[in-house]
Amino acid sequence: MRTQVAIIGAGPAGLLLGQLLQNAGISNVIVERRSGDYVLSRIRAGVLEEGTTRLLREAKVGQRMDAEGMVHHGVQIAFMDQIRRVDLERYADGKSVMVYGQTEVTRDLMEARAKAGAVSLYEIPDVSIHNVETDHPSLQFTVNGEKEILECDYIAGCDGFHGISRHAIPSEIRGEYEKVYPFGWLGVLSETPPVSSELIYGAHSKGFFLCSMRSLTRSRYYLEVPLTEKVEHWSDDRFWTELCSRMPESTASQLVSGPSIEKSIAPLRSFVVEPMQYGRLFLVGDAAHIVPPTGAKGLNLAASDVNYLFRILEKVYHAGRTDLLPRYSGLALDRIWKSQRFSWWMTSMLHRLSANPFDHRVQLAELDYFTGSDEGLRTLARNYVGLPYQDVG
Ligand code: RFL
Ligand code: PHB
Repeated sequence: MRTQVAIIGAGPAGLLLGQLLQNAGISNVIVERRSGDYVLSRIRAGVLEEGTTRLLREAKVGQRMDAEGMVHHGVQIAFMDQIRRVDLERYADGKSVMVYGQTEVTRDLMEARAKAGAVSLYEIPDVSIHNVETDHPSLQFTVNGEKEILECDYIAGCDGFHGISRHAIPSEIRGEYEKVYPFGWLGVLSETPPVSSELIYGAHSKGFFLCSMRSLTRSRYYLEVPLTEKVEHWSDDRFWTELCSRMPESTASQLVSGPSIEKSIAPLRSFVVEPMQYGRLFLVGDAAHIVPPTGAKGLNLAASDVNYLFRILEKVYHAGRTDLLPRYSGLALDRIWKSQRFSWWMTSMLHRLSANPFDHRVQLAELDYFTGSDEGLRTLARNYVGLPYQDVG
């Protein structure tokens, strides 16, 4: 088998890259370890930056998002029993964010790919990467008991944090930067109307909470919990009681609780691999970086990596600009480190990082400053809606 770009992983990064390449007449094959249904069952991100929504529209998968997604012009920050609004439009030059679930983005991309007749191979457990230092890279794997070799010009490693791609970069070249936090997020999805029309990020002495949503009838809530917590110990009742105890009273009294449809604990991590290119292999999305979800940046960073790699490959195939290939890693990492900083900062400002009362008072002063001054609100809003993309040249 031969294709121009071999893509490992059918998460949002792999599917979006595949769709943009397909529309530009550049052939690609996606090889995914899991089944399509499994990929669609993962409940993850909910907030899309404008750059991400623009790219989805460019990929011609924006119709349902524009019809069903909810544009949010502000977010709320709760602390000390009060709520302050960050007016995104006012403080981020008229920009806003779109609330539309990652599951829906993935479904739209999968449907568009099937319609375009592009090849996706699911349930392939043994992909290996070969010859990326040469002009003849390939993937090898087994399909229906037969060994298959997929020859290509370039490989996009879109296989997430637990994938194989980044390990194909020799350890003497690969730099890894990591920070692991001592807590996780316990998330609940429920068929109940959201408690607020805008997202609420909350700091409380018992820990962080987040009120988010997927639609006007479906809510997504999170609680900071110690890493030692087990999801089995959290009945729905215990979850709702704990959530209400962390919210300002006026909000808690509005909460509509109900049975959970999904409940899970996700650990929080900051992680970056450098460089993101080795020979003809390019790392994209969670394969190269993880952010704690407090800034809603993970999926959006995957989209901005896709943006850079797609623009470069388009110029390589349509204008012979192979000189641009070495620019990918630097362009992507510039935006990644800025988003890492924002995600780490939001996490530090809103979670219970220390039992020292001094640290707690500094946190409150920081929250007061960033939600109570024009310069603070501008910094928060501009980072939250997403920093601009650069030209690839
Ligand atoms: P994914 O989605 O992990 O997809 C990678 C795919 O690769 C497959 N794979 C392999 N395939 C073949 N061979 C192998 N050896 C393979 N190994 C792995 C996997 O099966 C999978 O299908 O990575 P991708 O595409 O880079 O997308 C990244 C996003 O999924 C992730 O960054 C976001 O979900 C993070 N995130 C959020 N991001 C946002 O932008 N906004 C948010 O509001 C937001 N909220 C969140 C989040 C992540 C969360 N969790 C669970 C970590 C909330 C949570 C709770
Ligand atoms: C979500 O809706 O799942 C969500 C929203 C905002 C975040 C993280 C997760 O920062």
